[in-house]
Amino acid sequence: MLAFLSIWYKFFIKNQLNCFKLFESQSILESISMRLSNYFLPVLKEVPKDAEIVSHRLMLRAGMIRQQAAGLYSWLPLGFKVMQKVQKIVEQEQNRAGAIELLMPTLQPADLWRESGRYDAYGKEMLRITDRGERDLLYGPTNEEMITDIFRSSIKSYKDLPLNLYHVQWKFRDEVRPRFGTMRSREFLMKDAYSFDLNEDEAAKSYNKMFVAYLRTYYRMGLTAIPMRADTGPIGGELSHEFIIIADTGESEVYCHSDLLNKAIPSIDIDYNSDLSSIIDDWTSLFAATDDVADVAEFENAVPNDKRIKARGIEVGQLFYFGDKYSKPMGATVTDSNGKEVAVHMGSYGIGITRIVPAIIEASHDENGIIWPVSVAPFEVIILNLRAKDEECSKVCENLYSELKSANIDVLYDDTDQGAGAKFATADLIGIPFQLVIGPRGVKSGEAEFKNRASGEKNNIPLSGVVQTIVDLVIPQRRDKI
Ligand code: 5CA
Repeated sequence: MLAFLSIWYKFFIKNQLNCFKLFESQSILESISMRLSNYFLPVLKEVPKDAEIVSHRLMLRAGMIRQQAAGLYSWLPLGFKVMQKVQKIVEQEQNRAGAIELLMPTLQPADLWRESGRYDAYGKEMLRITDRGERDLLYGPTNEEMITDIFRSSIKSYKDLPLNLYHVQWKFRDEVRPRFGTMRSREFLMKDAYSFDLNEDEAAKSYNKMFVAYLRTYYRMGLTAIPMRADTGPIGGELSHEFIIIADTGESEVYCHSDLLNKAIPSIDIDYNSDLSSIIDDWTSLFAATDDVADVAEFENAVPNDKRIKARGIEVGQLFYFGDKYSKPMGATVTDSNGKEVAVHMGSYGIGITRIVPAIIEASHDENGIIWPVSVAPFEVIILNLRAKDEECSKVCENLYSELKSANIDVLYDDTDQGAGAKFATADLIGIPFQLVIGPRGVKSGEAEFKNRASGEKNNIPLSGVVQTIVDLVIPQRRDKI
């Protein structure tokens, strides 16, 4: 009777615990756990010859992407899951900052771009298309014109400002040199936000909100991104910051103060309606600029020798303020409080979602493969069943798999009958943050081998404590509550 009660008690407590966890934290996407035997994970043994940088090689080897033509990629399930997690973080932080999501089409009428004068100015990077009615269309490389058209069709008064609208949509730029996989592709997924304000002061507030949202966005993905003064290129305007990840394989040369690498990030309870200018001033008072705008003499003057960073960087996002560059020629005006009609002040704010995935890999890998930060990892844990044909091993793995799933952990269960060496190599290659290794010896002693992919640290933990150990590790590293 006592034994029965003790079993019942354990079962009850465990279920209570699981119910609690269910509401406590959820992976950023609806958890889609998987058995490897049912999954599509075409990993490559060979190192692809024409992939020049490590992220491109690892994305191909880990079965994340497949090239379909120059600069065009399919996102295979593992890669797609990472991309979706990145997108979700971007959307959450945009929403928090007060931006509102909508969706514009990929194809745009050329006439809109004739209004702004960019149809001819954009040159060969623009993919121009003619439909069956001989109408000129283009595959959008960006959306300033279309969003200005949406704005002018319904907003007429300053009372409806400020407004910030964004979407996450595929873009096409017929780059001369698409390269490095999805780092510089021709078709790529971008989040682009557009702000509308009555005057320059108000527009600065909108710019600052995006500045803070970007700091939080990259931090949540485990990236150290530094805002740097930058050139505005074909988007236009005078004020712009690029968010840069320092990496040897980066395409731009950058100059900055090393203290920017360790600055505190605004927390989740930041009030976006408060005055954010002190945060922006704090970040922008230290020297940071891309080589298009950097004055090297000024850099050397402003930054002590031991704090100077001259390095290569990957641009993962950019902010622009361009005033009435589009609103004026396109007639996007509102009446101000005196009844006067004024062109609105605009900014645009891009994040390269499909570029962030390789950028994270450039920042986080070793000789064995990718090391995903938990917040964007395709799966948070992988269970490696070293003896899939052994009944006891499989029973333990099945139990762990279902318990981890009910605790809302994203799990990949390697239930295939491949050899241990191949399983370890795949788990390291695809970079799942935590590995649970289950073999006959461990089953007998009631233990799982636990490996932390990032530190390489291994230790044995009792099977009864596995779920709690994983939950305790994973939940804070999701960075969704900080
Ligand atoms: N309309 C503005 C901001 S909404 C704009 O288009 N900005 S952009 O040109 O700087 O692009 C925004 C981001 O998209 C870049 O910071 C970069 O991260 C990403 N991006 C740009 N070109 C490519 C490309 N060819 N491949 C992958 N990502 C790209």
